[in-house]
Amino acid sequence: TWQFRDVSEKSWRPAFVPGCVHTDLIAAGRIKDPFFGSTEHDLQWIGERDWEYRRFFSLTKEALTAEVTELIAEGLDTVAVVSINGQHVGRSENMFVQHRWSVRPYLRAGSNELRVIFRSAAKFIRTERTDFTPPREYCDPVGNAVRLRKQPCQFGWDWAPRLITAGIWRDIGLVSGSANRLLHAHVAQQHGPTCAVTLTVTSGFSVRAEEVEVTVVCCRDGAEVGRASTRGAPVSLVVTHAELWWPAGQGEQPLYDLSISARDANNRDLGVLHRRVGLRTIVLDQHVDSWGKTFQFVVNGRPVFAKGANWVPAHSFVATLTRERYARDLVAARDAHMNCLRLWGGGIYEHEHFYDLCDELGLLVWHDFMFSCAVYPYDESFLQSVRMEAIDQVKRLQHRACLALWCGNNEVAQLNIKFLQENLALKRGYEELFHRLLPAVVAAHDGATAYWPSSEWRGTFESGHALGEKGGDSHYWDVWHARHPVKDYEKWAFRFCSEFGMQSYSSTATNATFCPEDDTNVFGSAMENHQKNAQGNQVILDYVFRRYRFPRQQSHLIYLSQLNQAYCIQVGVEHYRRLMPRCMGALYWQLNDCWPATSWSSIEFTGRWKALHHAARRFNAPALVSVHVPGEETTGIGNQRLSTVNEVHLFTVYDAPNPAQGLLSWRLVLLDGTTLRKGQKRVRLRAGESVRQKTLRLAHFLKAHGADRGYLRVQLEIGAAKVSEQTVFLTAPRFMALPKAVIRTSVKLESHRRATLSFQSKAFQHAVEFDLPGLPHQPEDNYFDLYPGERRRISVCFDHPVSRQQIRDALRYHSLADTYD
Ligand code: BMA
Repeated sequence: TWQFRDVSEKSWRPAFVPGCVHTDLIAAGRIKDPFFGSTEHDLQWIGERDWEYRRFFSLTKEALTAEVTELIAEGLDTVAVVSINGQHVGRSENMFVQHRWSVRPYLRAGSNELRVIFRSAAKFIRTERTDFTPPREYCDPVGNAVRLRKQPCQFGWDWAPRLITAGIWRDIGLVSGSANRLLHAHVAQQHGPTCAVTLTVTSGFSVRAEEVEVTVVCCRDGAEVGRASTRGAPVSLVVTHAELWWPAGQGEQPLYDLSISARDANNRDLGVLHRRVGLRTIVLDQHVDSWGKTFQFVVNGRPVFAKGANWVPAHSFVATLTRERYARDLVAARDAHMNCLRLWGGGIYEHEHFYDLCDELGLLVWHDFMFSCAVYPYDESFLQSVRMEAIDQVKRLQHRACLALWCGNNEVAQLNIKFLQENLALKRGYEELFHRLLPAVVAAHDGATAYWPSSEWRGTFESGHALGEKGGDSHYWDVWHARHPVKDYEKWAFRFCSEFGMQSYSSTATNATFCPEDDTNVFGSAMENHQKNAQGNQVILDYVFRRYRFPRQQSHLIYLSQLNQAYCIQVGVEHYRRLMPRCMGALYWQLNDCWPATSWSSIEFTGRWKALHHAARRFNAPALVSVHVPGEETTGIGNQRLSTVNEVHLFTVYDAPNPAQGLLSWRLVLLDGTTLRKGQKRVRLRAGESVRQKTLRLAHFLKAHGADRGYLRVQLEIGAAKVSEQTVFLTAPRFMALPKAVIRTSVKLESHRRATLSFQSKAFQHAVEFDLPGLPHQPEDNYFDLYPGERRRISVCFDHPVSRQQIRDALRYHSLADTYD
């Protein structure tokens, strides 16, 4: 029943609300798929136009008798003017603010018309707040997007297209009732020494709280576990035998439903609110220790190493996202043993689905406020708008089980230290926003969740990796942006690494969704348009060919880029995990994509897991065997290969809550299959411990055989289960004459939608990739090694019923050695 039009045009077309103008234009057949080829560039006019939305609705006479009627708009993107029956209702210049306008005087019995005009955001930032220009832009290719409170990455980012949209992106509706209504509820938890938790609910009303009776009922799985009523004051109730909520891997995620209802002195219903909470404490612990200051999340008194990634908006047009679509990527995060996501500050305050799922899956959320990279204005009206936005969002989210931290911004301090130091007014403005305004809002409207001014931040406007070894969080981009060797990850003992990343290409299947058939070359225009990091393709190639040989075809290059990405991030994450408890977090950049592209993501836009996501499931395993190979390979004069590798250290890293006994074993094997050396050790695995269990001196082996001729295989078993395993090379795989051999496969259908695939080879095969084109599926593992003569079974779930024959016909696979001549 909604309609939209370009304000300069006459005719109206059907629109969807919540939604945005791009998706409405697609539905109307007016524009092509914005993600296809370079179509993005042809659609820049959309952000330059003014757009209008309208809806007719009818009201009965009785509907107009309510004390108040309000128009509630949960999100308008962005420069909006709202009217009813031609009369001005309100305006908005901040897509993150929620509006409540009293509209009774504008309404009439019978037909009414609601209109929202969206002025061009692109024009706004050229013509408004022009007294502020950030000293430098980093990711906004045109500039000045910071002048408007609108999702920063819509203006383009180094992984996102520039698609400046407009529209009613969150729910909108009329609410009528008594003048005094229950509007919000703040939930505080007090954990006593026993297993009792006191919940205190403080309600907010549109007019007043006095004389109002608030009743809170607390249920667990539908059964009442607590109830209390109070007049005119916060309501407290005690949950005895509280079941605690834990991050994934640390325990369960029990959730309690609170129903909060209010009645006034005349027993009139003032409304009801529902809040779902998890009983837990989360502290950002920064106590002084021998290295400086810790930086760790302590949940229910237990320090938890944060394993995870950075989350970006999951679509360029976020209003289209469904719970299923969020679940796809968030379940994948949990399945890769992640327990923490950083909701990055260049996107949006997410939809309730996102937080619902994080609560259910046990994913801690490090929550940035939406400010990223460039410096922001700080005039009074800007600050006032930010204050309203922050209050709305903190009130909306403070009760969430998953909410671990509020963080002021992404990299604004780090990237602009020089400008902030040179320009006192700029620094004062920065401090006003991120050191006073936002923490004050968090303290007043949350009161429990910690605030951290920026990511990265080490408590001072100074830079340098050394500071990150002492305290705070660090972003490490020497690998990738500065093209340092991958092993440079191991140079720094950060307390918490909240960003580091390596790009890869998305699979051929994902690229086919946006590449014209005759323009699929990674250096062609379609692929380059889906590579938003200047020089990004060159950097991928640089890193790929440090490690792998020249491949036969482009699909192999794509595969190598994914193997390289997986390897790089594995080196980083395992380094940070081995450093535990000095380092207590490793969040790589980035989990997901907002369009099909070449980026740092581990999950492609289509949902396909890149090699990195499969690797993440292995390197984030609660019981990990990790190998540190000190030393490095370099080249000297005349391209002479030099190596300082002499030994390897075998570590166990363990962050499950209950201690266990494990069996660590290793085997040094030549590429022809001969085992040169093997051994094993019984190991104790205790929560929070990283232990160097064994050092293998390899000088003898290296002298006799050279680094190119063999590999080390390590594994960790707990009981009969192999919980962690990996192959370690002592040189770049491109120097190794990896054997080429036939891989035998078999398919066993377990049910209509599930099969077990078996892979076996006489010779060692590295990084076997398999695919089932045309049969949408999710494999339990991929990009795995095959050891001589050992059968590898992989379970695969299919989206649709399949037959054994279909699987056999579709199955494609190859190993690293198959990619070159
Ligand atoms: C970090 C992020 C993003 C960016 C990424 C890749 O700086 O915070 O701004 O997309 O690196 O360059």
